[in-house]
Parts: sequence; C-alpha cells; structure tokens
Amino acid sequence: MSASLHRQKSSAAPCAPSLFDPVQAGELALANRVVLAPLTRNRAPDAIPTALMAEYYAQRASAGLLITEATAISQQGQGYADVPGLYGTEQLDGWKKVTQAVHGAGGKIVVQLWHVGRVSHTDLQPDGGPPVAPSALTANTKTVLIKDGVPLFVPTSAPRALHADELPGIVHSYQTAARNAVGTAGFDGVEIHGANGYLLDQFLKSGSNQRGDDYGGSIENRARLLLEVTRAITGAVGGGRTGIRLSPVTPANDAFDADPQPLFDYVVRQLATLNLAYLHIIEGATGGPRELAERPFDYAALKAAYRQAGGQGAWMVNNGLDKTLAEQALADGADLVAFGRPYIANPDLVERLKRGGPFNEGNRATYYGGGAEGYTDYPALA
Ligand code: 8OZ
Repeated sequence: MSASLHRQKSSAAPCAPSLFDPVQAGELALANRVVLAPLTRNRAPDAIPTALMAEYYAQRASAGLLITEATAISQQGQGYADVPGLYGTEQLDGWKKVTQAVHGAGGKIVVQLWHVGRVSHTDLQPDGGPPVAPSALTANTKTVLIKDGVPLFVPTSAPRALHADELPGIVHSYQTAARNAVGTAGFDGVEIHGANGYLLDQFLKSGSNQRGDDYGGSIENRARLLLEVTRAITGAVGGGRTGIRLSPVTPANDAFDADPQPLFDYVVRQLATLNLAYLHIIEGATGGPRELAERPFDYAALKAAYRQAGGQGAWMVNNGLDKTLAEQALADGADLVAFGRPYIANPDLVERLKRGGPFNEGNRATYYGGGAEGYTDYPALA
C-alpha cells in the first residue's frame, strides 16, 4: 500500500494484511503468511528421512513457510519410534533430499530442533539408560514404540536429573544440529522446539523443574537453558534464520507452570534482543481448546512485552485456527499463521483457503506411522 493511500485510510481501522500477502521474517522472505506447523508423522525408520518425506513436504511447498516435524538433535533427545534425527550423516543426507525437493517446488523450509527430555523411554535411549530431565520427576504421559511393526503406546520411563556439567553438551548438540541443518542439509533456518512439555519447556516450568542450582528456582534460572540454547544457535546460523516455538499454558506431556504470565513475558523480552526471524506461539492446549479456564493467559500482553523490548521478529500464532480465526489473528497483529491438522489432508491448503474450500478430512488412523496412505495420497484441487 502506498504511503498516501495509507494516510487516506488512517482514520479508519488500519487494513490487515491478507493471508496471501508476502512477509519478511528475519532473513526469510516468505511468499505468504500461511505456515505448515510442525507435525510428527513417525515415518522415518532408523531416524532417517526418506524419499516419501521429501514428496510430502514438496506437496506442501506453496505455504509461505514449512516447519518440519520435530527432529531429534541427539539420540538422547529422541523420544518416539520412527521420528527423524539430525545428528548423523545419513540423517543429514536424507534431509538434504527433502530441502532440495521443497526448494525445487519453490518453497522455504526450516527444521524443528527437538530434545524430548523426560518424554522418552529407555528402549530409545543410548545404552537403554533413563531419559534425562531437569529433575527426576516422571511425566504423566505416553510415548510410542513400534514392536513388530505395530505402534505401541507406553508410559514414559522414569528420568534422571541432568547434572549441571552436562548442560553445555546439550547446548552444543543444539548448536551443531543448527549448523548442520543450514550448512549441510540445506534448510533455510531452524525452529527451536521450546514447547509442549519437552526438555526446554521442562526447564521453564515449575511443575517439572525443582532444581536448586542456576537452572532452577527463579524465572531467570528456569529460562537460562532455553536462552543459552537460543544464543548458541543464533551465534551459529544467525538470528534471522532462527525461530522458536513456545506454549505458555499447554498441558501437553504433563507441562505445568504455577505462574506462566511473568515467566513467558520474561522469556520473550530476553528473546527480543536476539533478532529472531519469528516467535511461534501455541495458544491454549496443543491440539485442543484455545482457552483454558483454569490456565488463563494474555497473549496480547505477551506480544506487547516482546515488541516493547524491541523484538522485531514475525509473530506467528497457532492452534485450531480456521480461515476466519486466522484472518482475525492477522487483524489483531499477528504476522504469520501456522496450520497443523488442516495441512495433513490438504497439501494445497493455500489454494483452498483462497477459494474458501473445499477441505479434505484427515484420517486419524494414519496420522502416526505407516507409509504413503494418509500421508502423500490426499488430493490437491484440479
Ligand atoms: C504428537 C505426537 C508426538 C510428538 C509435539 C513433537 O507435540 C510433538 C508430538 C506431537 O510437539
């Protein structure tokens, strides 16, 4: 919009961008504001991305940005059967085929960097040891193993508390994964998984962090690991290629904080100094209600805290949004909208949103694990 047109309209409500308008997120020049949210699909045997995964992501390349499924930065960071990793040569080679396919189809793709912390099982850990966590508190949640080809939901194993002297190694694993993601696998950037009750969220939240050292207790201490990881990654690949996902009140994977507003206001004020490409906020319960009566949270205040502290990254919102809610989010000042489940069954979601539908329904039975069925066989519009 020209400056003069903008002035003419300034007495009315400022006009919101459309979902289909381009936007800059740090160094990422995005063709539109529709984002593929990270979706775990458990189709990477031995943690190695496959040609089928390359096809799946390339089918969705008309999104302004694709965020991969959560991807383990180390074997210790792995918590589910057949999720991909980013710490071995074959894994990086597999991802390279994915990024080449997406770029060939005109898309942009970042990889979500994941350490599950306590949400794991001894069967998935190095030498069958216990999963690691801020404190030795078992998460009341389940993970998925695959036995004889059949997915099996099992309770997570009791974790051991990390020693403070192990934390630099974890920060280093994140940094190495980020560097290899951009430098070797060809990703446009990375998203730090700071949400949904995994390691970084476990450190943030009082329900899972009872440490008495510099990484537990006060808000500043609980946020320390997440901020150290973020600084290490931005130092390696640049803030403009780094995003982060947060979920202030989700109960996913037994996440709980007694007072999330000041905690997350602090976190985003600190992140504001790192020139990130974007902040990705899950509003409410991941995959569930957008508002939780027992866990109120002011997302507008969170965004204001970030902007007041100088944060210029794109503001991405997510969780249960349809076209109307997504447009409302943009009108309320979000820059990007991430769609999860709608993207499972609608590879050409951007075009379908433009036309107002129709939308395919996803088959839950094929969300996790399996092959092409329920993965790459959903039709695009003619
Ligand atoms: C569904 C199943 C397994 C993992 C998340 C990475 O919630 C996940 C996940 C989702 O962030």
